[in-house]
Amino acid sequence: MSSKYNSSNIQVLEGLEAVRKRPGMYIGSTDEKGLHHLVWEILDNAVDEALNGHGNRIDLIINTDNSITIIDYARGIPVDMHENGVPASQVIFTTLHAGGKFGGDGYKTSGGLHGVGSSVVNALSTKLELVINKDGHEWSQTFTNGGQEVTELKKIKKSNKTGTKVTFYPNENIFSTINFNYKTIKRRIQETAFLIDNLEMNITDKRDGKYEQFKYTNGLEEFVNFLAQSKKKINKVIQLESNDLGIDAQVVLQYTDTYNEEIISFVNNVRTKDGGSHEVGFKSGLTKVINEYSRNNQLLKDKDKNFEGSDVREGIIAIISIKIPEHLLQFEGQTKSKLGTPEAKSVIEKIVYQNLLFQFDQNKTEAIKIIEKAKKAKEVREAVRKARLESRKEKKNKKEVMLSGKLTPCQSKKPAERELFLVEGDSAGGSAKQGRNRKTQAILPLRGKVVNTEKAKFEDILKNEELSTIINTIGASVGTDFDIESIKYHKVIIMTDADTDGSHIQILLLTFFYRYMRPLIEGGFIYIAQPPLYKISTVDNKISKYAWDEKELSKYQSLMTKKYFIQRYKGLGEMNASQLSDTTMNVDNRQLIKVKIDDIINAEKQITTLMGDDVSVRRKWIEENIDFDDLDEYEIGVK
Ligand code: TSJ
Repeated sequence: MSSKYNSSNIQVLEGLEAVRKRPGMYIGSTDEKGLHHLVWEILDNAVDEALNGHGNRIDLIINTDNSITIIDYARGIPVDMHENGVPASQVIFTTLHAGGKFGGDGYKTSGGLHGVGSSVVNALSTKLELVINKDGHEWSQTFTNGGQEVTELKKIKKSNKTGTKVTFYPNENIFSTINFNYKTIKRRIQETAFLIDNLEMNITDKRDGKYEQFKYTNGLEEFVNFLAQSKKKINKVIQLESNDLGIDAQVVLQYTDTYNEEIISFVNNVRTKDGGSHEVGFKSGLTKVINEYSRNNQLLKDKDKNFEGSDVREGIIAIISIKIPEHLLQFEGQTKSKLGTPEAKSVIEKIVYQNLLFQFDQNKTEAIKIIEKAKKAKEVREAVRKARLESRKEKKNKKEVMLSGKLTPCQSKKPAERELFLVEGDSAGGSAKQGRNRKTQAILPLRGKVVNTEKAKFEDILKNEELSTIINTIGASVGTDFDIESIKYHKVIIMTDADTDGSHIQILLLTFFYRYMRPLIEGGFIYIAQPPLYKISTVDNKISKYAWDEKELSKYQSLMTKKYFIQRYKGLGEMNASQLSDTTMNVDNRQLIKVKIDDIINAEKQITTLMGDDVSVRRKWIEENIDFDDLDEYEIGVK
């Protein structure tokens, strides 16, 4: 191993050392998210090959020892000698930013974070095994301790296959967890299969023997069908395609009978979750087409105003997937997940405008169905605006804005310290009112029925007493008008019984917030209170303790020296004001669950499934996902 101590090698180790010193700089974090980043870094290299037309199958295996194996059947990483007599493959795994040199100007995933990350993965792994089939041989090299080569790249045997196989073992001392999440990886694998037609993606979890295969011949259409599952569809799926200015663009559209818009965009197969120029082009093209077609066909009368963007996007599911060659790629924003490339706007605007207008002209019935939907959206929007103007006029005459009579307000005027408890039932509401901290905690008991916002029309939602009270109390309007800057409470806490009804109310409220006040969830302002499940007391009542789960309960049981009894709380109503305050409301003792959205696509699907007609699906979900025994954070879509 004479090459081990030459100068380029020392530089290499210093480079990888920098990654180990500040992993966050390279992979964002060292938690579960950062751990999965390692998978994306390796996977994206194999996906890039497929994207450029090499290989039609990728396998991912989660091994029992928490290592990950990724295999492709493409060209194989180049093994020819590079500078200083080091093979190209070794340079790739030991040098930071060595990605670009080998690829030419094909399509590259993302704005630079991916594709060059194999050395970062190596640096953060205790072991990495590389097997390459190429140039008539199988080659292999292994690294340990974050990038030190155990062996040089060696010819193992003759082989006429081609492809690359990488196995890496994440470093337990660097990551807070090395337990890979099947669902998270599967979602990404399936998404990739949706985006690259005819690419076979296999995922195997050796820990429990699970295996799934994803392969689609018309992936984007199947992606839209997947997202629209269990929603009522308004039109037949529309597909638009073009190749212009060197940019390959595909747009797939489906309107559903819901009130939200879901526009999901990808650039070179990487999600651009903050949108960017392609989404801007899509939106302006769509508004233009629908207005123009409606005018030309008298679907809008002369006296009618034009459709606004939100009207033509209500209920839409759209996937925009574009391929941009590397020299045109520009990303913006902190996370580089917003496309800057100005050409993307004109390309997408043009295909939507030209091709959609053409399709509308070809199929008037389909066009009319979509435009009728936009018309309803426009009517509701105009009605809400009118109603708001009138209520503003009324309010001018009164000093205090009339709030719901049911609200017990708090004294503080600072939203940052104010908490709004949404409490199931009047009796628990009464206890909460007595037991609260008057300064910061406001109580709003929910008596009536919360409507299922997945089913109801927007007007009916505004008419629903419970929801309109919540909207007024939070004080930041609703829907497209919702203004997160105006919220009057920085914690909105849902407090229900720990039973099926309570869970159902939670889901109804969360669905409402998700659909109509989503920034409230995204900003982390929504919480779920956790009342204790047990109280354990000595018979003389001198000592009593609350327990939130069985584990805690048995801990207290083992500590008891005198005779004791256990009370199991079935609902908030069984606690008096001081008990409720002590256990569930008091900042010092309570356990709150912050509601997060980890993945919009998945949340979207779950919400639809949950709020659809099938009661048994809902019951099953509640049983499986709302687990009062072990919960740190409750995520819509992901547990
Ligand atoms: F990330 C990684 F390096 F570890 C990795 C790379 C992991 C896996 C599973 C696959 C790959 C990978 C890389 N698969 N295929 C390739 N292809 C190339 O690196 C390659 C091959 C040939 C040529 C050429 O111009 O002839 C160019 C490239 C980029």
